Amino acid sequence: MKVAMIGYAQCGRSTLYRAAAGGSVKGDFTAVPVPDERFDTIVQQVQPKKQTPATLILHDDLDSVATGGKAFSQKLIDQAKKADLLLHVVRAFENPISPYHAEVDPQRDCSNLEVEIVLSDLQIIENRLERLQKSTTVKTPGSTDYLDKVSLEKFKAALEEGRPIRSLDLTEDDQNTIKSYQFLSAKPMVVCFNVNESDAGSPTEAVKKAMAGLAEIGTESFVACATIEEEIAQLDPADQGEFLASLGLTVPASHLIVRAVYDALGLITFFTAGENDTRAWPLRRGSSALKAAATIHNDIAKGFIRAEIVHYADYVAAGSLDAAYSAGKMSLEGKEYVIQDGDLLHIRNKS
Ligand SMILES: Nc1nc2c(ncn2[C@@H]2O[C@H](COP(=O)(O)OP(=O)(O)OP(=O)(O)O)[C@@H](O)[C@H]2O)c(=O)[nH]1
Ligand SMILES: [Mg+2]
Repeated sequence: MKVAMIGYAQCGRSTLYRAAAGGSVKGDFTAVPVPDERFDTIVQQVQPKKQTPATLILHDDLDSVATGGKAFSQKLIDQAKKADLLLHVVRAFENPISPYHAEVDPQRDCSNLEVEIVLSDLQIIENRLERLQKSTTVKTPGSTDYLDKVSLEKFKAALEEGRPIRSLDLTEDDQNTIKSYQFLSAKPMVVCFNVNESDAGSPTEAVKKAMAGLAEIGTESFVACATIEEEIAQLDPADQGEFLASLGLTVPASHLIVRAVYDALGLITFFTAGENDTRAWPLRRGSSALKAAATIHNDIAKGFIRAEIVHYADYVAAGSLDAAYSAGKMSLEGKEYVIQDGDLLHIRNKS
């Protein structure tokens, strides 16, 4: 899953990015491991040669991208279009040199950024609708152009009222149209309020109000102080807990990011407990065994025969995968089986 970091100039994106990356970064993308005690339990029991936790891929445009008071440059729009989710970092710390809106106002930044996204989508739609007027098939019900036009007009009406596409009830045809244009306002968004060091454990009223506003429209948000998080990330893992607790915090920002993204995208985790490589994989809730197989490798999906499934609770109760199999806790499932959170999978396949 790809997460694009967005936000106004000097909001602390890159500081948070470095913190999430564990202190050092090599480029614009970094993998953030998903913390999971179940994975740790499996690794301890299987003792594989290699262990690979589930990860989220975080993107930050390390060149300063914000221009003319805008959060988005064309380059950032192009990157954000490729992401599954947008992580909006909102400055809620004092920064007198901030080139844009020196005064802290998280609610203003949230709504201004949404306006930018809405206008960017609107422009794409207006251009496309204009070109569709010349299409010879646009009046033929069922044609791609016809279906496109129906969806685009629906989106346009909402965007003109300032409502993002993600807030609409979407048909399957709408979803297909979104897939081909990658509208930013259709992407799920998570907001991180980046606060002063002194507010890390207890956010200000302005931040609380902005969070409540977002909760009302179903947008996940959380609070972090990126500069503190960067310091924490550089500590020895054994010392991190104590430092967090001294600030009134429980988990580092990387966990908060992962948690919010998992919730917003409706993700679950499944496991493959191989002796060579034991892995955890993120997957959308409701996905089939075939989709899980494709997540592992396309060839495995192509050669799919059956999925051997052990639920995590049965695995833990049995103490090992072998014991779970012996106790009859493995079920053989077909392509349509809906993967449960924590399932241990082995795909029987022809490849
Ligand atoms: N006090 C405080 N300062 C912060 C915090 N986060 C970032 N800063 C400072 O804000 C400035 C900008 O931080 P960056 O992480 O570079 O912000 P950015 O959004 O990546 O900036 P651009 O990419 O240049 O737009 C730096 O001087 C940071 O040290 C924070 O949580 N608290
Ligand atoms: Mg930056």
